[in-house]
Amino acid sequence: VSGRVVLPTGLEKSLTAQILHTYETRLFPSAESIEVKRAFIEKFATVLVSEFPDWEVDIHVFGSSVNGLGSSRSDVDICLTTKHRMLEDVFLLSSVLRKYGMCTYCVPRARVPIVKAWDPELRIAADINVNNTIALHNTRMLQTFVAIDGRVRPFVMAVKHWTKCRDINDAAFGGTLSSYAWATLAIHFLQTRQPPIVPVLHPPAPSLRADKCTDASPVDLTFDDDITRLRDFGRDNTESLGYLLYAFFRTYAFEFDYRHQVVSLRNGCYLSKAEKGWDQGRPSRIFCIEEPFSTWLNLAHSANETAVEGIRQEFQRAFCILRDGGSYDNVCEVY
Ligand code: 3AT
Ligand code: MG
Repeated sequence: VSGRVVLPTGLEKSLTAQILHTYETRLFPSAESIEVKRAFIEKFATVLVSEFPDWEVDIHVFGSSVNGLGSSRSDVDICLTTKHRMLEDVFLLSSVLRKYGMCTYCVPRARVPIVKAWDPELRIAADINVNNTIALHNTRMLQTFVAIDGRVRPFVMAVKHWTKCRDINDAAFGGTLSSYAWATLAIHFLQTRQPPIVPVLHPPAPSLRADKCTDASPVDLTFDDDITRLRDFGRDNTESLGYLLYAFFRTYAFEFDYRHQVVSLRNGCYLSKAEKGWDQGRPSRIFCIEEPFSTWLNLAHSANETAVEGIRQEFQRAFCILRDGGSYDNVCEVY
């Protein structure tokens, strides 16, 4: 299927209004939620100073609390950096947090070991890792995309909201995709519009193959973050939020070739699974979204073939609801 997507009469305007209404009234983080996050970080800093008074430990907040894509209900993502590598033992950090009344759950064997914490007093969840700084860079990349065009933030948040309502936003426990994978997919879509709404930020680089790299492979962390120059890059594209969401659903419901294509935000295009070596020894229906920095990683690896089929059906469902006159709220009906 090619050519311009045609929306049913009146849909584009009303869908844009519905997305903006949800964004402003339910997704945009409330002042209270921002204050709770600030209070949690302050409390966490106090805990660290009391428990490790002689250790230098820096606290970096990353993820949606700072990338502009968080809602009131988003967790806080924290990266601690320290030369005291004992703290990389997530069980140590977990036992400290428990002393201060927090509930914790350790994920020690993940690629990035984390402690998941819940503070019953402030009623907030946090994911904490130690010395894994790569996410600080991809957070800054997402911040840059958000700053370039005013449609990025409401569009990606509308996509994230839909995925959370439909239970397809849980890489760790649900076997679907993480918020980061969804944000990458949504921004890549804006990058591939004609004319594009956001640019390619990364320098040209050979696309690294999974079979040639490990977590210890060097990563090029550079990208164009000159907001002053990049702001309003997308001004020649006048597509509305409603139009973009409708076209996004249609693309991943009917047009994207899950068997052969790889979504590449780093390159601003689709790559082939064959050129990345992702056609070998894996189920062919697996969804492939290249991590823009560690390009040998597939952000969608958490979803197996059944989950990918479920995700594709969710795209089809969303598209059909809108095509048949339903609303964004109908699309986001809780699963
Ligand atoms: P929520 O609003 O919390 O749902 P988020 O953007 O904070 O959205 P996550 O909490 O899932 O997303 O992840 C926090 C950050 O961790 C986002 C990204 O900077 C980083 N991150 C997540 N998954 C990966 C990954 N597979 N590779 C590299 N960085 C990742
Ligand atoms: Mg988060």
